[in-house]
Amino acid sequence: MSSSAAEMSSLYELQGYLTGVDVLEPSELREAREAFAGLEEKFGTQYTQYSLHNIHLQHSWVMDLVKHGKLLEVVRSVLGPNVLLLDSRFICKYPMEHKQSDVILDEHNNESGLQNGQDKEDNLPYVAWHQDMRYWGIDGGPVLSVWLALDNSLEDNGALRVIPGSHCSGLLPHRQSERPGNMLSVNQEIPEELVEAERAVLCPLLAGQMSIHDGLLVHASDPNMSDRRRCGFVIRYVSTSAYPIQDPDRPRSFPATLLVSGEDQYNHFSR
Ligand SMILES: O=C(O)CCC(=O)C(=O)O
Repeated sequence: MSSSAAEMSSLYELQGYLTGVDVLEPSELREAREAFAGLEEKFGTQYTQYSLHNIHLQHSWVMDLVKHGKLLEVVRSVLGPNVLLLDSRFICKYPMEHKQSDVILDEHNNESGLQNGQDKEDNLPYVAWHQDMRYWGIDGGPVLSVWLALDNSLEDNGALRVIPGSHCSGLLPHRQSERPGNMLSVNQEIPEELVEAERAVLCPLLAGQMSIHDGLLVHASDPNMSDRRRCGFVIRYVSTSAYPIQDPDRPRSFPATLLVSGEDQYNHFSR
């Protein structure tokens, strides 16, 4: 491992995340954004905000992203040479003006109207404090999540927030969130009394950059209050030594795994 890879890996181990890593060249970014715009045109933005799941298997431009050389170099510095993609998803928060009047989507893309006395902002999509591992039955190694920015992701359009070092606290209890607008698929959140929100750090990214975080790191993101889209591509990776476990509390399945680096001597995820 080179000295810069070793430094990255020890910083990641200490704080549970790295941010501001340059990945895409301007031409690669342009191509990805154009291709994404094609999906928005085809499916509409209600769909593209959260339902483009595991489409690396369908689109070569997405496959190029999940196998991107610079991205994988960083991932390998943490997970080692043999790396498997677990899952991928685009997460897009559209600007407020973009929303149809008073129609908000819940986490299953169903429409829900405003209740009396609720502000429009109260219902905007956000991501509650959570740990990725809460619903993923994986053992035998850590899960690493990449958040690759297709747009600038800043404070006003709802960039990712993380609690440094929180990956060392083990798995925390989660419950159903009562606040509408949580984009997470099972509406999970960590109770606020267990989140040291005052220690939260924002991870602003320029389009084409990425952050990475550990599956146990506590993180969240606020609604998009700007007039700009905030689109990110989230990719989860594990070392090939990791394996799925049967845990009724963590029922997530992995139908779209892919070896992206090295070799898989274990075939733990073979379908
Ligand atoms: O895109 C977001 O705001 C949240 C992403 C997230 O929760 C994740 O990458 O694990």
